[in-house]
Amino acid sequence: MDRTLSLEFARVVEAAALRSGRLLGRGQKDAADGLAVDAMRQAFDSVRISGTVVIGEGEIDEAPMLYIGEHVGAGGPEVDIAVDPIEGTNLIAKGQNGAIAVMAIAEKGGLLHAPDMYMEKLCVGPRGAGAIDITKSLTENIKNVAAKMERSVEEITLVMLDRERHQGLMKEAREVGARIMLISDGDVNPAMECCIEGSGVHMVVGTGGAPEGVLAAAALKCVGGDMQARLKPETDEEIRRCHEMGITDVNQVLTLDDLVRTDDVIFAATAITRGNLLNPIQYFPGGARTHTIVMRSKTGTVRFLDTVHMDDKLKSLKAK
Ligand code: VTB
Ligand code: MG
Ligand code: MG
Repeated sequence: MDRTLSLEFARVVEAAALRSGRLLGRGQKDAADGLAVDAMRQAFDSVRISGTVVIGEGEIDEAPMLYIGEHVGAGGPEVDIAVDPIEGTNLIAKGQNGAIAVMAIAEKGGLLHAPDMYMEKLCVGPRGAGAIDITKSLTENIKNVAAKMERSVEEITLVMLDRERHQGLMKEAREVGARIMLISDGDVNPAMECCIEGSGVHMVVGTGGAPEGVLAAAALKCVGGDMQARLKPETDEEIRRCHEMGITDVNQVLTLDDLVRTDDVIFAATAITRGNLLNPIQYFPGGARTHTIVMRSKTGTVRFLDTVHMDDKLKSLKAK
């Protein structure tokens, strides 16, 4: 993938964030999602790729746009694309922190085609890489990551979704003495935050969406972070889908290289609401300012784009 595509992908996530961020706190999660999908889809039209959506808004019969299998882009190198135009629609609807517009692009076949089911995840940044083992207890993992990062366990901050199913993990993490941030939604954002030293986020643990797991893996892959995961099919249909993907043993541990099977991946995200790494969108009369991260695995380059968008100028350009 051409490195200049990075900037094009930044524009795509910016567009999704900018359009949907207007609905902050308005209680309209579906409307916000619709705006983001629309904006992202439109932004792809001018990007010189032949992209196939492998992780998107749903199957062809349930999503009008950015459905799995949809082709996007203006033509160019063949790539696979994973998108989540809004990761955390509830967060936008309620005006809460942690909502992002996010996507990952990889060479064809590079991303696990994770169906919409649950996935158990364990993520760490580059300094904790090699110290995780999802088959071990969380207690052991926290201790091993702390040792690898040359920190005390009390200096490890982990993030998990605030869910009943995580009571056991919460108890373990509290007993071992780690710091915990419980979030109501959006587990890609903290995985992305693990990638960057200074974000204050060191681990992400627990069960969330499998599609989100692949997006998280793409981010971690870019910087040399680490992740292990296990699919959690709950119905026969979901088990069948695992088999279809070539996963015969559903308890199989998926490593970072199973989730992202290429060294050529780009990850891009724009914050809609505030995160530990990215500033929220700020709207002002006549425009807005966005904060975006773009990471590229080939070089390990991480770019932060702090961008001012002038609506009036853009509108008059389009009218010409
Ligand atoms: C998970 C998580 C996502 O939705 O999919 C969650 O990975 C849904 O989990 O980041 P529940 O079924 O427990 O509500 C998100 O939080 C947002 O898409
Ligand atoms: Mg979404
Ligand atoms: Mg999501």
